[in-house]
Amino acid sequence: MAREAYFLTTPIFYPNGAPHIGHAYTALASDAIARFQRLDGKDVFFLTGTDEHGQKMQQTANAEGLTPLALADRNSQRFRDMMGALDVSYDDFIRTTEPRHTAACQAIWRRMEEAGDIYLGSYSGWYSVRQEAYFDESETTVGPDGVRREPLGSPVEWVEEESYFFRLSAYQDRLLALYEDQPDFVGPRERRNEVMSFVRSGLKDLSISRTTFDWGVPVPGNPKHVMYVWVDALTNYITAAGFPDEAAPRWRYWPADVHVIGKDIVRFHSVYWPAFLMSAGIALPKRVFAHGFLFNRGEKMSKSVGNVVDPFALADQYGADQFRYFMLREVPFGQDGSYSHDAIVTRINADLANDLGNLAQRSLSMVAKNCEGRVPEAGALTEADEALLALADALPATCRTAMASFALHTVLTEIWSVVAEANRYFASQEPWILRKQDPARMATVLWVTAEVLREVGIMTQPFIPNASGKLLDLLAVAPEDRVFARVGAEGRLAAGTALPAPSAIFPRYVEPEAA
Ligand code: ME8
Repeated sequence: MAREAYFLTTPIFYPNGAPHIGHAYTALASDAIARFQRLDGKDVFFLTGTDEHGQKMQQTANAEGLTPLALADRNSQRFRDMMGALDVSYDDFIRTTEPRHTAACQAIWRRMEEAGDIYLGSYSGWYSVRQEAYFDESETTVGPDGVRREPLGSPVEWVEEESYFFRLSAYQDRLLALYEDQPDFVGPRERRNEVMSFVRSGLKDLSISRTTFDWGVPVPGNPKHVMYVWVDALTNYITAAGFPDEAAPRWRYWPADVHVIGKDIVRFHSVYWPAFLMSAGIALPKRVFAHGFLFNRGEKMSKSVGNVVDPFALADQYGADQFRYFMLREVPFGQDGSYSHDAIVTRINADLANDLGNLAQRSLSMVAKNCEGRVPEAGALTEADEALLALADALPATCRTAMASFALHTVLTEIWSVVAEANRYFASQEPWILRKQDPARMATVLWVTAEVLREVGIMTQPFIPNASGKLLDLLAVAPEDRVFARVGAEGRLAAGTALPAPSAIFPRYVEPEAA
């Protein structure tokens, strides 16, 4: 039977600078979703990449004395490297400067034109180069320095140019019907409410081309114009699926199951993008899910404050798994969150080193010493044994439910509640005392503990792939058995299986000065 397709995307990032922790957060959360769905048996296509056109890229390149493409080449590679450093298992990395993408942009443009939704006009307004967007005068304010700025603080300038427009105003009712008919099209709920009130307040036609610079995809039939960077950027999602070749093998993945984005770009993904697709007669993505913003000890990150954190340094300092675990456990996915060194260390030492690492270490060393390094033989199971196994067996179902609303933190809470229960079980069964008094019962307790560790090891793979892999190695679980379908009675550890010598899966974090 063909496996169910699952297509998820990250935003394509601007490579006008190095990746920062915000980009890392989106990428590793998306990766956890992609890995989860693969382990749950889906045929996953996980897309990420870089958004390389636009005035901002051109200006940054000029300032650095580079061509825009040279700047994009250099920084796009850094994004790819970051994905590697954080174990982000993408299937395709798209760059908007690739020929396949130019073709897709021109094809969707022509379709929107054929639908009668594109016309030539002229545009004037307050434009922010940094946001690559026009703002209403009412949205801008003039600061004490005399500079007019948009709500997020970047300067705006008055721009007047001939421009193509997209008839967005014609899509208001269809968009509102979409949000009504598919209440989870935009999530979480706060974002949906914002989008609906924005659309209800009335949509103006959208300026979708520029003539003041040329670093972009040429408008078909009028190369004096380049496409507005957001038409170009959003189209990446269908380029990667093979558009306009609807016979392409990857077209089976479209429509995307979810576009994972940050809350700063909700409007582009849940208003403009579905309108473009409706116009072009292309199926809409199933969901758009916006996560919150990260703050450094509660402060907004900015280059001028000097608190922009380098994801490579974090992965180096704490370990990629540890950093991934922290970000996904600490911050409820969808809400804003904060991180700090102390919070990261507390999580690593409490949840990973103590709760999971120690339990594995203690129980598996007992197996090594007292059971000839083989999976012990379980005798009759007690109520306590059955109760713990039942909790662990239920994990795929409970985690799937949490994942259905992208509650990544809840998935982790569910798994760690089983880890906590396993610790309580191990402490109350006292296998180290049973060793002398009742070795057969000790073997049963060790088997139950190892079996629960197997199930936990499978379920934690989306979040901490390396440590989970190591744990499953210690339990001699075959690669093909490391899937959710093997959690439960079907996959039980077989008594007598030889196990490798136990070793620590999570070292405690020790401050360098104290080491
Ligand atoms: O917007 N906290 O690219 P971009 C959490 N190219 N996430 C953050 C963050 C923070 N402080 N800062 C950034 C673009 N992000 C466009 C996208 S898509 C068709 C085009 C994350 O490089 C978050 O996912 O500015 C946000 O949406 C994205 O980076 C913006 O990346």
